Amino acid sequence: MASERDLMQAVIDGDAGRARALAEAAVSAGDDLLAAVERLVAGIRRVGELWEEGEYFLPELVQGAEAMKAAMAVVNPALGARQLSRQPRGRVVIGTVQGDVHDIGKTLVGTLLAANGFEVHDLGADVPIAAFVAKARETHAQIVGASALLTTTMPVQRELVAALAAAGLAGSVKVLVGGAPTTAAWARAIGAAYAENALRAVAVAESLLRP
Ligand code: B1M
Repeated sequence: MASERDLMQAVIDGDAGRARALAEAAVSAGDDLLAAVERLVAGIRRVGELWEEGEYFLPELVQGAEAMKAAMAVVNPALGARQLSRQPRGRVVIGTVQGDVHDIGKTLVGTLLAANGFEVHDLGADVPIAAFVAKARETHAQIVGASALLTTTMPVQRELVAALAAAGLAGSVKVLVGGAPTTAAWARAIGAAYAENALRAVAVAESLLRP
């Protein structure tokens, strides 16, 4: 498990090459990939703290994110490949809301949903509300997942709930929200479901499909 500790340090150091190599080693060794993801998350959280403390500046924040993404680009497909079911359990449209480029957590949520048998349509980051609505309509999705990492973009989640209702989809589509600044109380207030992390998102998505 030394490689897991190193994964965290590679993100803190912003070393994308080392992060990718360690992730490849973890995948080939058949390591617990969720444990590897936890170390990566610990690394990027530490980068955020160092930035808040004024130890790191924007370039180090960006390098940390690039190292995290390099490792996740290796881990995500491997996690997704461990499909538990071939028959889609439900259809999910997911994205990070407009004005927000943070996509690491959203991608992890999408990956774990796919790994657990959901058909996932990932629209990426900085996604306009109209694109969520159009994709939900096109795919007959039961769930629309919206991530927001900034306090300034959280209100877009509320606008998305309203836009889906205005499009006549409120009866058929449930909205799932998440992202570091969001809370269960916020989700309740805007008429959405909430998950604090990617594993929980799978359980919540499953519960949303139950009649
Ligand atoms: Co920025 N950033 N960032 N950032 N960044 C935060 C979010 C911040 C908290 C840092 C800080 O101040 N400590 C702060 C927000 C403050 C606030 O609004 N309250 C911040 C800021 C201010 C900014 C900029 C404005 C900085 C600037 O330019 N001056 C800028 C904004 C750009 C924009 O979006 N318009 C910016 C930019 C960036 C980078 C581009 C450098 C990079 C993002 C790279 C990328 O994603 N492609 C970045 C990063 C890496 C971070 C931190 C350090 C880490 C985010 C992350 O990836 N975490 C972050 C600090 C932090 O969160 N501690 C920070 C790991 C990830 C796995 O966790 O995304 O929380 P998270 O996802 C979790 C859960 O939240 C949940 O499950 C995931 C997995 O367990 N979840 C969901 C997430 N989405 C979900 C959806 C669901 C359900 C659960 O259902 C659909």
